[in-house]
Amino acid sequence: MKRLVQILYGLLAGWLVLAGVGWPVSADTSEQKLAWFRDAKFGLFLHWGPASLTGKELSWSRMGARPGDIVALQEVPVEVYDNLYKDFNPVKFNAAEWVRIAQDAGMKYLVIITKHHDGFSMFHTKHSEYGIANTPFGRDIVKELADACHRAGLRFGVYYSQRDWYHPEYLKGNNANYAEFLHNQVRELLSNYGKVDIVWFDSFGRSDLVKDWKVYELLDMIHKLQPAALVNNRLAILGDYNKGPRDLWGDYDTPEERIGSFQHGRAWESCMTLVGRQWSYRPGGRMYTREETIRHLVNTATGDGNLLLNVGPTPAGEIEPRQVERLREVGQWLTRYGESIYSTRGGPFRNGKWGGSTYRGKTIYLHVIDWGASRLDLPPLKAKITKWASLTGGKATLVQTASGIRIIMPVEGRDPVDTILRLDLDGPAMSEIPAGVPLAVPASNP
Ligand code: H79
Repeated sequence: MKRLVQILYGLLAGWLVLAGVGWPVSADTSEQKLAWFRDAKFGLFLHWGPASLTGKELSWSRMGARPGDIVALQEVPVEVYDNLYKDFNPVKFNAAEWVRIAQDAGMKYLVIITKHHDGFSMFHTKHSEYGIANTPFGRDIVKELADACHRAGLRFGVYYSQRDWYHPEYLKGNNANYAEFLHNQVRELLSNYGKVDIVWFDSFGRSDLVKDWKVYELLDMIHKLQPAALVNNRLAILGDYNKGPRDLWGDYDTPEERIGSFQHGRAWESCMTLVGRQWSYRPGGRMYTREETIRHLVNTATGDGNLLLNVGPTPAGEIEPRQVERLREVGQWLTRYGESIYSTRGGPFRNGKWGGSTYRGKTIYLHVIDWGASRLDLPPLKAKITKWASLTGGKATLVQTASGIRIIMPVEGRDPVDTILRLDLDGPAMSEIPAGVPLAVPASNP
């Protein structure tokens, strides 16, 4: 039956193409592809490479010219930086262990740097000598991680930077050669590593040259080689990604180092560093506390987004024990309260300093982070609250009237990180925000 539906759909789509209507590469297709991603909520970002040997920022610490890009940091001389790979030998790297760490944290996907702006390939490539194959380590890190993810059922994503400060032809002279190199590398990544769930681009240095990069061909190639793969919004444009042509916006937005604002229509994912506001390994850098990290996750989920939490492994190939511990703490929290995060959507209330809400079916989960003086006032719902309970314990009173919902929770009952109240309704929560615009929360709250 399923097969029959597929055939009929194929015939219909074929007819639409013949009739000149075009492929249904619509928002609907994107929404279907996004289903797992929206449910997943939480992923692991890994910034790693020879630069990890210095403890300074990946790519940005490299001195020298950065055609078309901002100049910042500039700490390690080019000759030093570009030779670090000769000492890169992360003998303690164990892909299965990293995957286990991610899963213990409650993460459902992983995105690994395959090539950052510094141009170093973390995978076996026929198109560059400057890569992991020519380190003392020699092993294909991307392959080992891909295999480990596939084995363990963790979704697998590749980060690939189109900027390349090592390649002699990037933004110099005719860019056709660089474009060819880039297409070749992306083809390798999408052909040699099994299923790829996400292609995480990171923008070109100059958006006026987008046509030189043949981005439409690149996108076609991705759709052909990995039809189910999601593509983020950084395929083409640097800076304000969404100002480019709509068909290059990709499947989701990517606020960086900040929690995105509530956005229900288009999917989004905040990427945030766990340590030191640095992407790659930073020994001794300040790490977010348990409370902060959990709240980052809660604040993204209540805004209807995902959190891609970044870790910078050590040059020896380990994830620092203190970071593993922090991730485990989030995982333990999710084991208890995951029902209020996974497979939910953000809303119907607009999130803010007070906290926010998630929903699934006829249930709303209130995540209250700041109670202010004493109580929480929420706007009216169309549905009736038939039952409610605190998942985090404590006694509260809840009164629903035509003018709103008032919840009073004495200080002793509040959870120091996030008080979670489950409200069961007599109708679908989705109907409260048919247009995706969240319900405004009164200013009397914090
Ligand atoms: O890979 C990470 C960043 O290196 C990359 N995107 C994320 C996922 C990125 N490319 N460009 N930018 C970020 C914008 C530039 C940010 C910077 Fe900085 C601010 C460069 C120098 C100061 C971030 C913070 C990088 C170094 C310090």
